[in-house]
Amino acid sequence: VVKNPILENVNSLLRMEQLYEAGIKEIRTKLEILDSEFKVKYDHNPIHHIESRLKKPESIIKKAIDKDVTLTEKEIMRHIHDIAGIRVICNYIDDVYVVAQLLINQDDIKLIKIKDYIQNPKDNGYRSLHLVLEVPIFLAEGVQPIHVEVQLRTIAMDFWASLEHKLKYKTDNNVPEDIKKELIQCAMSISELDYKMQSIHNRLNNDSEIQ
Ligand code: 0O2
Repeated sequence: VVKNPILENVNSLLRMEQLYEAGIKEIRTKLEILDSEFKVKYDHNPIHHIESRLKKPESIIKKAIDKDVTLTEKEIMRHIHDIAGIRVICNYIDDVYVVAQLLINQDDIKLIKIKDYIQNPKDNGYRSLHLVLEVPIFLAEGVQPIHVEVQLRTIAMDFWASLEHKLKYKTDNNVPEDIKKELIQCAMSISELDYKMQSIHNRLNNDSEIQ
């Protein structure tokens, strides 16, 4: 049988796509279950909404080349952690940490990497909690562990990150200095706002303090 490298690559891509889609579904379901449990128990939804995406093949290859990763399925799966990406937009800062911890604590989840840009914001003002999780996918041929990147942030942090991302894209990563400074100030105001909203929310939950 003559092997066709193009067909082999296509097959490999389809296989990866199917696996990472499954990873997204697994984590999304876990998040939805936690959110509905909180609604029933505490009358509070920690998650505002969830977004997910699969990285495009051209972006995966570009990242692999940038990181000096050999262009094989095995090496790409081992070293590129954000092929499957989930963004969890929470209502309050405490929700971010509660949801993250409950996910990490689950028996079938392994924490590969954690980056806390809320405790340690990036110089440009970016804030979010990033996790790389390993989740097992049960296939007919056996178990395949895969990596899923989960970004958790509040609505306010997401508001900031969306604008900053658009600006970077529009200016080809050359955001003018004055706008950069304004963005840092916005990030600080948003951070303050997040803590104030958290405090009001906590007080609302404590009836005696309000009455
Ligand atoms: P996209 O288009 O969102 O996928 P990695 O480069 O992922 O192997 P690293 O350096 O640990 O490893 O990544 P990190 O710091 O965890 O950040 C990865 C992702 O976080 C980015 O993915 C962005 O989605 C988001 N992010 C990080 N820094 C910023 C920032 O300053 N502004 C905004 N708006 N988002 C940020 P990609 O692949 O860059 O882009």
